[in-house]
Amino acid sequence: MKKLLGVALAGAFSLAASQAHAAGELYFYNWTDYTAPDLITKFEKETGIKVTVDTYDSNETLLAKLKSGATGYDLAVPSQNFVTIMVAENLLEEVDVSKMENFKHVAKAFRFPEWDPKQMFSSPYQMGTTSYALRTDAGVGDCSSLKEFFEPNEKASGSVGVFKTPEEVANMGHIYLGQEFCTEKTEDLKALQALLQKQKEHVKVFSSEGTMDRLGSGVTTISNAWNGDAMKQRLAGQKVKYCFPKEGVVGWYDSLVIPKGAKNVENAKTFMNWLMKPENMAIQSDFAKYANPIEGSGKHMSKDMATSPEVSVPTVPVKFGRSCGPKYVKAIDKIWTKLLQ
Ligand code: N2P
Repeated sequence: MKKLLGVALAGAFSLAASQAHAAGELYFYNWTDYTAPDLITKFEKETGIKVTVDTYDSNETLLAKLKSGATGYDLAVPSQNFVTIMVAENLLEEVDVSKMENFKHVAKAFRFPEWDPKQMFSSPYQMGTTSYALRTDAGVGDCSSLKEFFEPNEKASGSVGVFKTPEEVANMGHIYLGQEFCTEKTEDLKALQALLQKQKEHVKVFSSEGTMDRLGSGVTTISNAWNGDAMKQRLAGQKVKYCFPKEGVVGWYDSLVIPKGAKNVENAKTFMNWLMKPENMAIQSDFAKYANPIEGSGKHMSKDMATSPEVSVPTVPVKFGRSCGPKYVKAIDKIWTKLLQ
């Protein structure tokens, strides 16, 4: 009997082991500093699926990767305007997110968004704003106007950090200049180019990674920033302030999508569904310091999220990036290539 039990147990054990193996893998391609390590550990433990995370620095880099063909990735995280482009270019698998069990936790206002009206391709990740942050001890401004970033004072000269790719910077420029997003007017584009070229005289670095570490350590005094990254620096005790200038900030809503041709579509869907559970999404928001549209996730988060000045937008306009026409995209590419020369 004892022996029999032993054999049965051994059998059960090897079955469990092979199930864990069969659960397989998930290749997750995400922005730098945007995947909570605890989230991945918990997911692996609960599902047996092994996750590998690779990172990128911008929507532009992600789009270029997906366009280059088979990427080997099962999940990626574009912002709303890039979901539009990826759907139009047939770069995504259809997943029918509204049929998933945990879709019920998505706040009504965020269901079936304009960029994915049937919720066929994308499930929620995080949302936030793009602006600039500054060192409060550097005399470079008080966060009142985008002028501080685009036309910095002499104290900021030589220590400005700007993102490496144009989309969000151009949109901030449009806001500062009072222009429409996606403008194709020659005079608008000329004015934007002049503004960026002038700003360049004060720029220390064009980079979208490590921006807040450089600000925290004083390599830069004023820098492009996402609100969550800036909040992390403040909580770490640095004299860093995220700015909501009077002209406004750029808004974004990032989603999980499955690149066309992904090898582990079922595992990617499992992750999408799993992340819509309030207690799981809370882990991600707590780590990255961004808001999310999952109802009930707030009560699982640390207090600093509820009271954070970086997350609650004061009364300044928030303008969400849109996908623009080819004429605009070409013009911005040209402006940016020249800028980085
Ligand atoms: C965090 C990445 C923020 C994503 N480093 C902005 N869409």
